Amino acid sequence: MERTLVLLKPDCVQRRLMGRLLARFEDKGYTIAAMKLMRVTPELAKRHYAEHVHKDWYPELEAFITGGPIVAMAVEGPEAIRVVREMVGVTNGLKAAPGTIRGDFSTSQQQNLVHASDGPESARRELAIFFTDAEIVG
Ligand code: FUP
Repeated sequence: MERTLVLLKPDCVQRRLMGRLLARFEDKGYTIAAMKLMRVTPELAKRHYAEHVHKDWYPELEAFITGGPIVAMAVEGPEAIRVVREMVGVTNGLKAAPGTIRGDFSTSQQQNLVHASDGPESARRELAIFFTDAEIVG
């Protein structure tokens, strides 16, 4: 059993795709072990995207991720970290395979709807940024 952090990003909320994207993880058979609608502050964005903070495109990414509400979720189930990444697809919606979330709903490198942790260490680190242990109830 694994848990991974999924964020439904501001473009997902604005495009009213929350329900459809959430349904994909539920349809797969995964459990939503924690979930909240929230705003990402610049401080939170810098912690979450620590590996990207010094990249030239980071300011634009921060403006995007802090620009509207997001939904943070802990998604739980067998091999959830790898499988959820595969369900999300590669970063750029133009390159993401049809059938993946980004492949089906995004044409953008930045406005790609969803974040999913890229490995066990990231999942642990990122879940701790968004949720206390007590908030994970699955
Ligand atoms: P991913 O693991 O697919 O979410 O992508 P990365 O960790 O490589 O990048 C994190 C986020 O930075 C992506 F969701 C989109 C954004 N990004 C940009 O805005 N510009 C870039 O050139 C690359 C990534």
